[in-house]
Amino acid sequence: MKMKFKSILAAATLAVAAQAQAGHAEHDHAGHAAAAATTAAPAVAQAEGEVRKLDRAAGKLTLRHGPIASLEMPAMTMAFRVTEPKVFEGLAVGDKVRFSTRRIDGAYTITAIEPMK
Ligand SMILES: [Cu+2]
Repeated sequence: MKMKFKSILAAATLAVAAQAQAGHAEHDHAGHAAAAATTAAPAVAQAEGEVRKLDRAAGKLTLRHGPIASLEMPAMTMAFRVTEPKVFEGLAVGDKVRFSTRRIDGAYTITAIEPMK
């Protein structure tokens, strides 16, 4: 019992940390948006990550991802927009995933996602 309580606390702490990082990440992305505005339409970028939080109600999926060179994005934890509910299907916190994202109306949106074996 005691151990389980501790792990829940740790998870809550991680979630708060992830949100703080996500907030910071959005600042970085806003900067990239201004720079990218002069270039061609953004392409789909593919990356690998780990599911940190699923928020079906808000349509947000928080992923910890590695560097995404094509987006000039370093490794970070950030929230992606999800417009299709099926993206959440079969996903759980801690899952390793391969995903595609594209910037749509200023928000990085998940366009495809699949679990990694
Ligand atoms: Cu990012």
